[in-house]
Amino acid sequence: MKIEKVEIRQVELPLLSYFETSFGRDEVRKALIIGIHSEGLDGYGEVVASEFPGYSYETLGTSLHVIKDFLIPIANKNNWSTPQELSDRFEVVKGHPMAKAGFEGAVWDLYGRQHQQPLVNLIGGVKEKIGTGVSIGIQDSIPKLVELIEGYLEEKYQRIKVKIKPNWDLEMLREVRKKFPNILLMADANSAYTLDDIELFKEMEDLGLMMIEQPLSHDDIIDHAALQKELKTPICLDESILNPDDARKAHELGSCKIINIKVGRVGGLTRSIKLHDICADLGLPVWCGGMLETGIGRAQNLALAALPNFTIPGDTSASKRYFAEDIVDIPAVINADGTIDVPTGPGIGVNPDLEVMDKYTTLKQVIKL
Ligand code: OSB
Ligand code: MG
Repeated sequence: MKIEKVEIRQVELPLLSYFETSFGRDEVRKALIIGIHSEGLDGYGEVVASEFPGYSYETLGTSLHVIKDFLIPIANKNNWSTPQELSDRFEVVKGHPMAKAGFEGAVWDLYGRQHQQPLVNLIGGVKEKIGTGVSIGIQDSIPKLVELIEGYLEEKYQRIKVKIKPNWDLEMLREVRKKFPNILLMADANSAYTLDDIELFKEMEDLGLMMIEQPLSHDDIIDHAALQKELKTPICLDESILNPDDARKAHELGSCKIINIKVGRVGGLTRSIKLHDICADLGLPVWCGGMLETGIGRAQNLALAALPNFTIPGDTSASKRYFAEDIVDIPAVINADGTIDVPTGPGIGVNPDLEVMDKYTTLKQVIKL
């Protein structure tokens, strides 16, 4: 595929309410939107890295550097014709999965438009709607959290995930469970604990949590295996799973029973599909994680979540759970049954609203090839 032009923008979308995890608080979603142009068509992808390397080492700055100085030159060699082939070419660059995923996402979108096919069909998706949940950040008080959960349940979100960190964990979870005895409930620690906290996790066992996500270090699968041995509650890995092979290793060690797949974390859709397939073979259920995406990354996530082994409601919530205004023409909305429709138009099925996107753009670079 001959890419004629790449346009990289930084967009900054204010979040309707701050999003706090064990590694920090975000008030604004800053992301890179990658636009590529070839033979009269455009394709768009999103880089989900943050300004601060709290979730992983990548940042907006490293992503811009890696895309401009390494990925674009590789893509410009023009010795590939499908997104999968480009994904293979990118393997020569170690790491930097979010940068790769953002660029590959734009290529998938363009490829779908060239072939007049929705992304969901190109990647083997089988669902028209995906069941979804919501991820709720750390709050100032338990009553505030309970109020938020009530609101999301009214909107029919099928599963509630709450972020935990030391001193915002057991007591909070007990209160939430008491208030909502029957909901699908899970907790995400974003690596805030160590094996010294094993007793704390044992105390959570009778809360009926669907899973505990990434309790221990971001780069660990050994200690997680030790913890999983002591717990009946399934551990779900997020940060620790960076490529398809990691799933095999984690499964072999017994480090988790469920995996969260994020396109950005694993380095693109091609690798996400491989990870999905390996997990299906191993009998590990998966769900689609989120990184507070704009409508561009969100549309791609919806297509991915349509694959058959995505059996658990994920974190791909409606646009208005995050933003007053999205940058695309068809923002994701939640249906009355807690599902979101998978886009059916060519490519990712949504288009940036250029006027709105311009309004939120703080940096723009155009690279002609
Ligand atoms: O750990 O899943 C996570 C957001 C930013 C960074 C990491 C995570 C999250 C979320 C939000 O949980 C998921 C979403 O609503 O997009
Ligand atoms: Mg997580």
